[in-house]
Amino acid sequence: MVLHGPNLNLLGKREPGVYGVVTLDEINQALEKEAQSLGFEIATAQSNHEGALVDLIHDAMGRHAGILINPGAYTHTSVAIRDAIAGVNLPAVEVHLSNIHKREEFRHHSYIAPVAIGQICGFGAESYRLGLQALVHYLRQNM
Ligand code: CA2
Repeated sequence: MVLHGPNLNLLGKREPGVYGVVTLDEINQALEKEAQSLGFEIATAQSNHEGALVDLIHDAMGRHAGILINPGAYTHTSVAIRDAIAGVNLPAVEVHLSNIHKREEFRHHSYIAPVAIGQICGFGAESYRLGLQALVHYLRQNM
């Protein structure tokens, strides 16, 4: 299950200098292709709402083998998303387009990182592909 958090629907349409020119649809299409080549199927979803993301994480239980998530700004604020990931007990990989560790101080802390199997950030849209590869690698070792 691939989840995108708040404002990521604007990708490629606003602030290309910060977040690049690739749109969310293009990222999802590239992930679908990558998943296919790895022998997996993915579902993708985006929401600007914290509770909706929590519901999507709960819905993944029993339907998906793992979660690839860019929680957007909720990375730095959401105990609810962290608890949802911990609660469903599915392996999750946290990804970010930007390198959150070299940006403003408030972006350095992630509530999600301690419940994720790992975090990939700073590679633009490529972070998602690397994150999917990492998740599939983990699933192959642990399924
Ligand atoms: O680097 C990332 O992927 C982030 O998750 C992006 C979030 C930010 O709050 C995190 O600290 C790091 C922001 C996403 C905003 O996306 C936009 C895209 C185009 C125009 C405006 C916002």
